[in-house]
Amino acid sequence: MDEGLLQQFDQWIQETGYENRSEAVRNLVRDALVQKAWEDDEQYVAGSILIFYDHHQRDALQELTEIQHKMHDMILATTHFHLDHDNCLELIVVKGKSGQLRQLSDQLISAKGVKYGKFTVSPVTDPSKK
Ligand code: NI
Repeated sequence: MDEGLLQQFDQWIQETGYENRSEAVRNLVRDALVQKAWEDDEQYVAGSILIFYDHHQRDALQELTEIQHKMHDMILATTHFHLDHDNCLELIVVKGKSGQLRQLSDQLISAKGVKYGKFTVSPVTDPSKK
């Protein structure tokens, strides 16, 4: 690695709070592998979908519930938080093939009334390879 790049890397390590370079490298490699798994439709992954929506929006609740029932075999848990008079936050923990989970999260995030949505993915062992 050239000197300039290494200096920037060390600075980033310091700002981020890693103990040392190898810990930082280990995390970057993990990130890269998770990212790759997420891009491969057949890879088995777990994750969480966070959606923020206004429950007054017509049919919003019903649409979100229907989508989740259709894909119930991928959903491990759903937790609903009533944030204030209008807004709800829902955390949906999922597990399954990357391609199908992406479909599910796209449908939820683009549903009526949803103002914000985010999918976070983490690696998991494929049950068929155990
Ligand atoms: Ni609510």
